[in-house]
Amino acid sequence: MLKIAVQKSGRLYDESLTLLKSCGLYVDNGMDQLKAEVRGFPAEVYFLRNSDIPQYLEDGVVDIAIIGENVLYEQKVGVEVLVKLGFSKCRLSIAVPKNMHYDGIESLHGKKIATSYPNSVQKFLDEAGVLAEIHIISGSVEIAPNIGLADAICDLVSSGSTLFKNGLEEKEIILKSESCLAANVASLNTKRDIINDLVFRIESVLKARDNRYILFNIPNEKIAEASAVLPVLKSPTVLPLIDEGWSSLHSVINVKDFWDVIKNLKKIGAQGILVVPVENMVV
Ligand code: PRT
Repeated sequence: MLKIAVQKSGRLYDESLTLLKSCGLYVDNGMDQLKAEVRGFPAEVYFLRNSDIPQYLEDGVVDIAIIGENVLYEQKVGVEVLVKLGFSKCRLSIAVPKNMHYDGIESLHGKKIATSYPNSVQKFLDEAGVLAEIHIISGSVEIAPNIGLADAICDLVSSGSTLFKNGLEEKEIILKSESCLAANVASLNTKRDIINDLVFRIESVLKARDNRYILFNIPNEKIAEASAVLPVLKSPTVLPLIDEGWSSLHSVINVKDFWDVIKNLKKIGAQGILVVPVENMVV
């Protein structure tokens, strides 16, 4: 039985459960439950506070967890990151009031920085050789300069609107973070097969999100030309159509190439172009 930790409520909760479901793990969770059974996979899910997860993971109370990289970095735990999951992307940044003279990191020398991430900030300042005072606060960090509690702050930023609303400007990025699947080191040995199975499922779901299945009809004499405009892993599948002299081409393309591919296919006379999302991709 694999013990999986997921944030109890908050920014990671919905996408964590959606991802598990896409991987065939159906979590039977009721309101305020600490632990839930999983259908479709030999696992149970523990709903924990985000900030508590790294320690539970390092201690082996759970085998794996879905967690933000920033929390692992801050708590310096000995766990292994297996896969980056691509959601809850953010930056851990230092910001200062718009009217503060800022000439680079040295400007923070002798200043007071409010944050909930003291270890990450300290490491950053040490590496830069800057001496500053760190003031630990657990929430609403952004208001600290406005109420005279600190000269600067260090907090997570995603859209940047919270900084903007509080008259702050992002000056230094300490870390870029996203959600990840992390594992207890001992569990990687004792539960290797089941962890590998889950990682395989997650990777195939993530790969599928970036890809689209494409199919279209093309005159036979244009098959080579059409194949050449498809930036794909393997040659496309070619199926004959009842209409003489025509074939149907099927392939998988990355979303980043999508519009270029469509434009080029139209140029060479492709018809009936259909593009379908891919749910799972095993290549
Ligand atoms: O209570 P518990 O310990 O479970 O949770 P928590 O308070 O740590 O969690 P939560 O749900 O706030 O955040 C969970 C994780 O989401 C974080 O550890 C990050 O990995 C990730 N994440 C991604 C963020 C943000 N983006 C984010 N923008 N976490 C917090 N914020 C906050 C930030 O602190 C600031 O107050 O959003 C505000 C800034 O957002 P923008 O969009 O205005 O820039």
